Amino acid sequence: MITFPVEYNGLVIARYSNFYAVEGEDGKITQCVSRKKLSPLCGDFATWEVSGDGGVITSLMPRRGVLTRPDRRGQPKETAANIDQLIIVNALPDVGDEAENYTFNMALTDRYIVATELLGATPLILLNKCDLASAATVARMEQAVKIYQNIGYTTILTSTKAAIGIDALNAQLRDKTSIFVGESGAGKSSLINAIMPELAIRTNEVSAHSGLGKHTTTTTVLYHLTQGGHLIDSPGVREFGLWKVAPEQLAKGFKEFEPYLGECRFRNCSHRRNAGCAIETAAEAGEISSERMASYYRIYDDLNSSG
Ligand SMILES: Nc1nc2c(ncn2[C@@H]2O[C@H](COP(=O)(O)OP(=O)(O)OP(=O)(O)O)[C@@H](O)[C@H]2O)c(=O)[nH]1
Ligand SMILES: [Mg+2]
Ligand SMILES: [Zn+2]
Repeated sequence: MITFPVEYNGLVIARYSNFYAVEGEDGKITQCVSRKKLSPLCGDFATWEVSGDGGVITSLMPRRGVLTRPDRRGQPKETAANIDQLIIVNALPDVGDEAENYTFNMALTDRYIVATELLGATPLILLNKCDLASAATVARMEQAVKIYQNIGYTTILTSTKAAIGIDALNAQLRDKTSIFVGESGAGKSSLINAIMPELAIRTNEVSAHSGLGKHTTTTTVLYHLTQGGHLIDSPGVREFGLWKVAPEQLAKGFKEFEPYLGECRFRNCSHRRNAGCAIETAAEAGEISSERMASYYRIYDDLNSSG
């Protein structure tokens, strides 16, 4: 008689160096290693077999998509699989911190949006720590994110300290797998705690006087929402280069360009001082915002200069 190894289905909910936390259909979490050829990610559906005290991941199910972003050394790293929504967290400045000159990190936000669109996921843009900023700064930032609302994206003003916007955020989470991304210290883990206080994830409570963001979250971890859906916390990044994005692909990451793609006179149009460019014409007519156009050129140049 042949005995086949028993295989179980599981969801990869975290990675700790060479180990993976795999949650079974019964909710039990098993510490697994992985077969060499596989690279499991948080959010992956896997099969695993019992091995010693833990398990070994034997296969991964097809992914809907993988979010790739830079690690601490700036190298591209696959972060999570099967994401429906990227929650891009920007922190508003403290009243004292040169708040008048503050503009939220549009370069980082737009790179995340491109990555989201190319992944086939949806971005959700948060302006967090609104309790810290002056009324004038809040008003100015609400004006600034109108660009995104006009494209059809949702933006929410939030504060974990003053419990502002948390219900509105909650309403966007149901039945989706969402990953929180953004700079270190922006409040990603705090927002997840505000949604699910029972988790009590560690957040950064230091650096008030140094003013320097310190990385608090070091591992990408998936949590289940009681009302259905999952939240993934991830470590903060300083910059977000878009690896593996061909310059021709970039325009597809700008959703408002969509009606005009394919309408340019030249097939390989770079949408920059090109005769008969439908996108430039739309921008001149005010149908595409000049800020987003500038953002497109900035990212395009970065992609070309980094080879
Ligand atoms: N005033 C105020 N402080 C906040 C708010 N949200 C988060 N903070 C504080 O900001 C600091 C950083 O928050 P974290 O949640 O650790 O930030 P993070 O984005 O998870 O950071 P990394 O894990 O390093 O990427 C902590 O001291 C939080 O208490 C907010 O809405 N208002
Ligand atoms: Mg964190
Ligand atoms: Zn063009």
